[in-house]
Amino acid sequence: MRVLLVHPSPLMYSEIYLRLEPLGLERVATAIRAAGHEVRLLDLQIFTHRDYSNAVETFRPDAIGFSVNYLANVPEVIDLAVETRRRWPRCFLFAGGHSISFIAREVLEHARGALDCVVRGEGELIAPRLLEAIGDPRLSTLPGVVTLDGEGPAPLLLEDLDGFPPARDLARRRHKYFIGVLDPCASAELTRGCPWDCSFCSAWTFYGRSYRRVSPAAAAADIARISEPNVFLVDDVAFVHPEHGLAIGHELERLRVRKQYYLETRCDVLLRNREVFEYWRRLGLHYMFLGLEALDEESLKLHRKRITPNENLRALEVAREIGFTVAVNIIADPSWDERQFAVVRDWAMTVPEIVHFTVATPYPGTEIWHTESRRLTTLDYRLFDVQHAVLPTRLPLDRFYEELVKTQSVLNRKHLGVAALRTTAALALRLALRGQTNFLRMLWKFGSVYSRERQYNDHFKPLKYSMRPPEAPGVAPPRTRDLFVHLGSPARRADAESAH
Ligand code: B12
Ligand code: SF4
Repeated sequence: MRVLLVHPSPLMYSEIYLRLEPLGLERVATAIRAAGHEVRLLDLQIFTHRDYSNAVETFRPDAIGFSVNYLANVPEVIDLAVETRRRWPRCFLFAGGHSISFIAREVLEHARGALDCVVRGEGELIAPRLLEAIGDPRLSTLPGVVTLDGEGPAPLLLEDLDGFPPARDLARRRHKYFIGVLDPCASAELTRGCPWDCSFCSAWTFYGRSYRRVSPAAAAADIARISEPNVFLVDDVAFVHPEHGLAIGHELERLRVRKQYYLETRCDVLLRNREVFEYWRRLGLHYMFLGLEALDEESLKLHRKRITPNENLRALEVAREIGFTVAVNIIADPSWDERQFAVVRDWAMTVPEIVHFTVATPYPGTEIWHTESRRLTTLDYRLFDVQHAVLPTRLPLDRFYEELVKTQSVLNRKHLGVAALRTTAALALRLALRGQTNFLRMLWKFGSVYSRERQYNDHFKPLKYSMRPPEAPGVAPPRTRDLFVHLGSPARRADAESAH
């Protein structure tokens, strides 16, 4: 069978700072290939919708699978499915990924038969079985598979992560993948899942709060196969278990692999497992992202970050001592007024770290989707990208965006302004001479992407597909298990719980 896998277009954030390879789709591709199918991959972060039509026209796939990790991509994928169904009615169309797993039936209803099914949960085990079952009414009895006619049991959790190394050869124009100065940059996965349970996040609910590791040998072998000099480690929280990180590092040394790395972790993990971060610094880890989320105790409690402001600040000091370039995230609440923006702006200007802002957003799959008592002001999927306010703002909406963009641009100038550019200019030039211009382009794009008008006007675009709002907003938190996509296995949950 010929199968085309498609990653949708980039969201706002990716237009500037980064563009990364669709690792999940590449792993699903490996599983499908192993079952004997011919697979192609098209990444609309790089290619256009016209390229998509051409690919379908020339490759003539029997099945097309769309990846929907991001809620904001839902309308684009439905439109693609509807158009594809119209032009190539015999092609089997399916979708899977993080966000769509929480709203499978809702999306199928929007698509009105254009999507044959949605796959909830991880794709590696089920995708080949799904292709085998095309045309068979038992399709909707497969684990994790949802059709308009029915729904199978809970999705299967992949016990052994080693088995499906990503088919990176399928991603074309790989030089387009980058993050900041790590240009070009590939991605790799060392662990999957998160043992914590922050109220605003769906990483833990997707995996049923399980936490799994790729074996050190397989993880190092995978990184060794990467041709790019830089690697983005996609783990939700890197190096929760220090011995795992150390073992992978030793394997990399044994294989004489030398790369530059970027990863994301928690402040308490950095404090607790300092030695593994120091070791990886020597291996080439220069950049990290720490999800600070808030500066005050009360907000951290509200987010259930299970950390104190003091620990957060100590972690920043440790990161500086080790010599990392750190980006941190702060969640801006729609209830913020000028004063709160100013407090965070002032703080951000006093620290050397790169400070990012996201807007507090209840997503399906998160606890706050059910407990948030404020009413959603929009049901437009496209605005659920943590850069737009979907809850009532205290300031008039355009003033809120004015403050948000002002804060972002002050911080942007701190790192990309003329003074900062003196240090990065040589690097940008070196990359450009090698034909790598992603970083250079990023330096000029900020103004065209982050704009008060653009963000405000996004709220008035015609709404084609309306999200299904939470059933009874503001009630007590649902049972944790009711939030899960994967139910996990008791052993995996025990492993996760032992992590903190
Ligand atoms: C790495 C990562 C990124 C990377 C790269 C993403 C990329 N190129 O795909 C970067 C840093 C770019 C990124 C950016 C953002 N991210 Co992000 N990201 C992640 C993270 C941590 C891991 C994703 C990953 O690679 N996992 C490993 C691979 C192997 O798994 P996977 O992609 O999920 O794929 C598996 C399944 O989902 C499924 N699957 C996936 N696709 C398909 C398709 C088919 C057909 C099938 C059958 C199955 C299937 O099978 C795969 C194998 O098991 C997730 C959290 C998480 N744990 O999932 C957040 C997450 C997906 N991101 C999130 C957000 C909010 C963002 C941003 C909007 C943040 C921002 N500040 O603006 C941006 C938007 C990016 C964009 N699309 O333009 C949210 C999504 C929220 C939502 N409901 O929409 C998540 C869930 C994090 C969170 N804490 O809530 N992200
Ligand atoms: S620690 Fe990070 S990945 Fe884990 S639940 Fe909290 S925000 Fe999500």
